[in-house]
Amino acid sequence: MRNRPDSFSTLAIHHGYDPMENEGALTPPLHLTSTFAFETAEAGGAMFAGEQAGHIYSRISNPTCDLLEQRIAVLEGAEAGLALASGMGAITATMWTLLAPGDEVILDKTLYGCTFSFMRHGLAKFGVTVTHVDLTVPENLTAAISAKTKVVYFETPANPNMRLVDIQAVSAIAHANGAYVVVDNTYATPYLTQPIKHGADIVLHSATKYLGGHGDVVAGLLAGSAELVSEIRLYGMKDMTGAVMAPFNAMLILRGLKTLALRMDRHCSSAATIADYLEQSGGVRKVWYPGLASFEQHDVAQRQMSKFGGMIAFELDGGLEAGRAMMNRTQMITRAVSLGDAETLVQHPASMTHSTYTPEERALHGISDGLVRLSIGLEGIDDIIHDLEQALPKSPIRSAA
Ligand code: 3LM
Repeated sequence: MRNRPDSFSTLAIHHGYDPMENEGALTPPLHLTSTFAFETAEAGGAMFAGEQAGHIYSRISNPTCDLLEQRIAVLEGAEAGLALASGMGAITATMWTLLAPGDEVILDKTLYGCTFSFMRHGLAKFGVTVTHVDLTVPENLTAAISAKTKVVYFETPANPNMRLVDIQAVSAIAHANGAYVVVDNTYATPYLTQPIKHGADIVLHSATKYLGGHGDVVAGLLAGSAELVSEIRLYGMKDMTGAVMAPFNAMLILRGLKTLALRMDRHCSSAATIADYLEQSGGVRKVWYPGLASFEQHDVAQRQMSKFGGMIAFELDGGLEAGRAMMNRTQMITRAVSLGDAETLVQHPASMTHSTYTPEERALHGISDGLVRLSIGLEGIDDIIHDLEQALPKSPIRSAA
């Protein structure tokens, strides 16, 4: 028994697991089972009735997923956690649970492409009013919110243009009007921002990204109050989507979490150096990185993020064509969607991750055609910069050659 509070890294490695209760195994067991035996018929019935604790079936709960759920809850500072099949599984299970026909959801302007599509083309089809509000100015929410508003939903930083939302200010307005606040914390991870501590009700993740960290698994996680998480488990996950995490994937995310702090430190320091480098490079029109003094919401970043993350957005002078040409010149940096991996990845949101928006919608929602997105990996910083230098137009190496 330790007599002082554990740090983030220690919790990510040890929380909820005692080797001595598992035959001394350092690594938690993988419970590859779909169903669980009942001691008696009465015990099984009592579990179904919610009168007795225990595992019934792995679409409801599983011991390996359960350990991961305890870990994400403690890292996010929440009462309870839930493991789901994907980030989209976490988002859809949450929204199907919280919303009913006639309700309104207020969304920030910029969202990941499939989230945007689910809200606009999924929820809207079932009688939910979907309203976009520029939440970078919290007062806009005061003007827009009404008795119909059940959920306020946003990403911070937002994918792909890095917009930030002041979680505390927006949560205060939402709660004063009886609405839930749901935050997609995929970009920041709990190592940089803990939305629950700023007032959010549910925090969710594409665990495919930094939490897994190795590009080998698609997974989702969420955390919140025990009551809300139980509702999402028993309704949104169990009945509405069936979007349950496989125990093997839970094991991969548990492994990823052990090095989350270490990896994030490196992602953040490399991204900060590269953002500076890009800002000083000829031919670069604009760089969006929350750690830059030139970033419009740098003050919000300083209040809400302990470091500024591993994601950068930038635009070249030549817009889309220059961006595409630059992407085609990279040698080590990999052209791929997804983010938060060990490999540095580059992609073009307008034609890839955010092609679910129409061109008009992209213009309205602040996603320019020329935007290029970089997910800074864990390779040697000199190698990443060297590759950028040879790929960028009018860079020092290219003009010297
Ligand atoms: C991407 N993003 O490359 P999954 N929330 C955020 C996300 O970035 C994502 C999800 C939820 C990307 C995936 S694009 C075809 C590839 C902020 C995913 C959804 O269901 O685990 O993919 O998470 O930006």
